[in-house]
Amino acid sequence: MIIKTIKNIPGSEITDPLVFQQRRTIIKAMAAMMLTGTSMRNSWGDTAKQIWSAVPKSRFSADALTITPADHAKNYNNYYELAFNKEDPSSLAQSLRIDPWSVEIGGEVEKPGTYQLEDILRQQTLQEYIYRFRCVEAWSMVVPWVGFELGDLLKTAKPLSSAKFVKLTSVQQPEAMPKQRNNAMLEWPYVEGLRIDEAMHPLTILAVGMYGDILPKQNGAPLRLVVPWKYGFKSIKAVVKIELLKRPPISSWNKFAPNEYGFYANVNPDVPHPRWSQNSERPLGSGFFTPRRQTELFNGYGEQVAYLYRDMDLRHFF
Ligand SMILES: Nc1nc2c(c(=O)[nH]1)N[C@H]1C(S)=C(S)[C@@H](COP(=O)(O)O)O[C@H]1N2
Ligand SMILES: [Mo]
Repeated sequence: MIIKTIKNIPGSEITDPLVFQQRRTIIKAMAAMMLTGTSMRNSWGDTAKQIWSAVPKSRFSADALTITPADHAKNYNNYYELAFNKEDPSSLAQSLRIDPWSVEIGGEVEKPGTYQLEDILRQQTLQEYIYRFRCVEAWSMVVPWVGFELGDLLKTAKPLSSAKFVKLTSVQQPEAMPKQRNNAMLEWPYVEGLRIDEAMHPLTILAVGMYGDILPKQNGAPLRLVVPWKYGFKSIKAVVKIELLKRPPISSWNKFAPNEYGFYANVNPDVPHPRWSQNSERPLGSGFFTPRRQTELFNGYGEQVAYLYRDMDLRHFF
């Protein structure tokens, strides 16, 4: 297995003056809150909305994509801690508690620690990432996420050379999560993982918003992973813990049905799910007569990510 380092990735200097302006806005807003003793709790919504709606576009945002109507992305969800259907998470998620929120970063790093979300955001550059998103169930959407590179956050913890994988863990809130409370289906908490080079890839983001607004709870607020070239189940919601590991973590779906959901889960039209074809997909919000979309290898991001899998048999490592 070839582990590429961040050096292989084209330079990611951001020159857009909006980025600096936005960072200043965040810092000023945070400073004001701290001075007046206002907690994030009270002013999060307003401040975030103001900033989130004005973030510059990442260089990976594809302008040619037709964005999925927000109503569809916000009301057709997979959130198994809450429900096994797509319709209920949007209402059930409203009782999740997401403020205050902290993220623990540990494992093979020089500087482990637990960080408040606002402290993380203060250090990161938010951008808009318009990405295709493909669920393993063969529906898809195009979402304008607001977020920052996972790699940028990992670098602040100074990964050791022994860090080969990244494990991400979702929140446990059995009081607000019916399926977690009943120990139904998956082993909770929800866990996902990436190889370190996948985690450091600039396409891999942690999202805190979508459609120019803060992330709805049902979509994984306040902080969720988005890996656009992999099936949606890799994009873990409500992240509370990030661990850098020597060995691959066992992810929730992989553990539940290892023959159906691989660790890699790269979108691949030529590798069918044991029970259905992955050849095409139904774009959310498309009409009954709209033709299905042909699914693309790596969900159309091959130019950016194919090198990560150069020497791998994608049928074996599905
Ligand atoms: N914690 C958690 N994260 C999760 C899931 C989940 O059930 N729990 N479902 C995954 C799946 S299968 C998909 S397709 C996407 C759905 O994200 P969306 O509801 O924002 O469209 O979230 C992923 N992340
Ligand atoms: Mo999914």
